[in-house]
Amino acid sequence: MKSSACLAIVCLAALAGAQSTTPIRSGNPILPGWYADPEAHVFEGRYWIFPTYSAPYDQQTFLDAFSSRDLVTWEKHSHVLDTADVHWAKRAVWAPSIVEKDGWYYLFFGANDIQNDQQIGGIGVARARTPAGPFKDYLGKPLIDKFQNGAQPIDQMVFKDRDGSYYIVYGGWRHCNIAKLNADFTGFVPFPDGSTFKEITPAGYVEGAFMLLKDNKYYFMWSEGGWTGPNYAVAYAVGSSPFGPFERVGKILQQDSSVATGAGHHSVLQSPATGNWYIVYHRRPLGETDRNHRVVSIDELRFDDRGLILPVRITRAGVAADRLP
Ligand code: FUB
Repeated sequence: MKSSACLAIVCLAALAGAQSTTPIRSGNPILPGWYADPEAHVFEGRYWIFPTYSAPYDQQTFLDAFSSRDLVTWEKHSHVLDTADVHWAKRAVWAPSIVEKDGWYYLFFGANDIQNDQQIGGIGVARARTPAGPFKDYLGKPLIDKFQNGAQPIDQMVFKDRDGSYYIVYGGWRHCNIAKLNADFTGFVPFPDGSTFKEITPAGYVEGAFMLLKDNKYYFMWSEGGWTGPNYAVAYAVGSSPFGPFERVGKILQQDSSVATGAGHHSVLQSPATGNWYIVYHRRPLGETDRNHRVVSIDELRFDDRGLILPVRITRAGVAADRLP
């Protein structure tokens, strides 16, 4: 073999070796198109993301979902929920939150962006046998259709507590409530004092509630600032119960003028394969000012030795592949 050909083979082999040690990364954004308010899960051996379709309110009449085996390659599941299957929901379908219970997937969503108790809309529930839907209206009416404690009924997050109880944490217009869902998610179980909706609003809260139970601590996170502008951000508090009291610790997610603006409305995901924690959120590409031009991104979430959340570094590179078995 000529020495030049030999050199070429050696170079190619070296290149292949270098490539095989370079971790494949997700890049950011991870989903194609304008999407916001992502909630991430692991269901049936795949990662799932359920976002808001980010468009003018009258065009927000459906939800798409996305699934992946490795956080890098995502498959789109179109119209997992469509207002054609929810007679009272007409527009502004927002911020899905999904739980699996007794063989059903329950998808909680906001619809219609109601401005007062006379308008029809609020937080609804749809259910399906698989995370890919199709989700059908479960109640034939909203689950929460009135303002309680000043909270607009939007931006719900449903979570399972240590004792198996399910709670809904929700609210826009700078107020956040918690309520205990009944066993079949058709309504609520009143608290011992007779109330159904308890306000747990921390300082700075605007919307986008998220609750994480980790190491017996309740991490309550929310969005603050205005979602249409660059200063949208996520802050958090830690409590010993889902009712708080929640005292704001500080911001964990915000814009980086060299990467993106308006980083907010997030969810938290732990990989069952590696145990790594991720934050999935939306942000606005640099130079974009249209309020709906929001993209879903993922970055690493880290806790320090005391269990405090370290500020997130938002990236263009995203996260390394984290393959589910
Ligand atoms: O996507 C619609 C709204 O934008 C959400 O409900 C808010 O939290 C904000 O992200």
